[in-house]
Amino acid sequence: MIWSKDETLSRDELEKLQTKRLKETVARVYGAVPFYKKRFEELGLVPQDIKSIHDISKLPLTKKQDLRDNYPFGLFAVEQDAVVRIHSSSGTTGKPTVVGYTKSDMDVWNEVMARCYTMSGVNSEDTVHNAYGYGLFTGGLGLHDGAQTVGAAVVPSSGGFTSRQLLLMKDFGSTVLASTPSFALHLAEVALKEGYDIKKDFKLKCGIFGAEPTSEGLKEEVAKVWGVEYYEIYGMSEIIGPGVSNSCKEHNGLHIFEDHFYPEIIDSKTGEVLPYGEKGELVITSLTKQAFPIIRYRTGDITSLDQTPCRCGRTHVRMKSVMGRADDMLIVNGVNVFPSQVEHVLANVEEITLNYQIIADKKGYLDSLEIMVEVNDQMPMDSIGALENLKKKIQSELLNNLYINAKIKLVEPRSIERSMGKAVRVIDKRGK
Ligand code: DLL
Repeated sequence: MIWSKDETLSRDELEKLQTKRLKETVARVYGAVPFYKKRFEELGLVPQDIKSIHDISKLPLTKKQDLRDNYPFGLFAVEQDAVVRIHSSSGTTGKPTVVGYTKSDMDVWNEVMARCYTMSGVNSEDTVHNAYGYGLFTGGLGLHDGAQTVGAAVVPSSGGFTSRQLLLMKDFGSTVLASTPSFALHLAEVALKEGYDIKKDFKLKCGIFGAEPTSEGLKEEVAKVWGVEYYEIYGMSEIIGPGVSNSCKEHNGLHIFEDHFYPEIIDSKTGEVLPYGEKGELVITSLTKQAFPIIRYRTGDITSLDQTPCRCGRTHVRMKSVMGRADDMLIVNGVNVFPSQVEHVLANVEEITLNYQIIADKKGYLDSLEIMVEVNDQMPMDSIGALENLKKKIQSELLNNLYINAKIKLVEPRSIERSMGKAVRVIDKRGK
């Protein structure tokens, strides 16, 4: 089933709608947000210069730093009394970024989330166990409201309290798990430790996983251990929250809801727009948002777009799963390291689990890279020979596949601290 007919518009109809909505958005930000007016003026642009969606590349790019510089409400385009919800990033570095919603923005959010659930085969007969964090993070409330929109029962469990979550999932007969992939794996690990029989005790049919870069290997592991169909959801608070895109039953990419969010791919060094199929940084323009419209936002996420028809019947362009962040790519002794690629290599090594941390540091003038990996329960920790061989194996896999030279530290099962939200995969000690 497809939630909205707008997901199946012909390319022609879609472009007309996008053009109309882009013009409205440009006029709105020009009139109401001094930051955008100034940017437009610097480029000698007025709203009338935007005649079609194809003129979008004339518009200036917006960066995360612009949000921080205008903290908290400088980029809002409505008066405070029209705002009904405020969210904020966790702000691991610098000031947090703040986003706001009007009533109609909330309707759009619920609508796109309903599309995601429907795409994942979820309907009013389902019970959604929602283990995304509730609070300033958009994951919890976004997945919550969307589940209600499709009429599903939602269990707002949020993160943490793993044992209790398992108990509720079992006793309430939840059919859908909504969580980060790393937390899904953690839940399974604890379930096995506590003696649950996963296939018998739980009724899960699918999972809606997202919010963090995830290798194919980890996805397969989550699907296998829970015996569920793995659906992927993507989004970010600056655009709306979760619900920018979602994978359909064809599992060939994530449909971006182009009638609300216009995607482009740019070369992150030059800003040049790249054609469909090429890999680069995803840039998104909101086409319908009122409180916090955003023009050509540099998401920092590396992906590519595919406009070929999808068998599911939706016409919206598909993005590949995020391959990494333009800005958290590690450069170690001149070699680009994408954490998700490291994870992919680790996923093919049998004797370890996918709980790991990549630690970048400096030794004299040179960078050093250490990868701390948990071995699995079958690995004899007292056999020095076996551990040495395993280290060498992982090292040569990393060297052969990614050309990176890393020191491997093998640690006991369950010894790396678990995160209840997004997993901490990279620790970069260099600038400190
Ligand atoms: O993570 C929104 C979200 C919540 C998405 C729940 C999916 C599920 P932020 O905290 O603003 O919002 O973080 C946004 O997370 O730019 C990506 O780098 C990353 N991200 C989100 N979804 C995925 C995904 C939410 N499916 C940032 N794959 C984004 C890889 C993802 N990375």
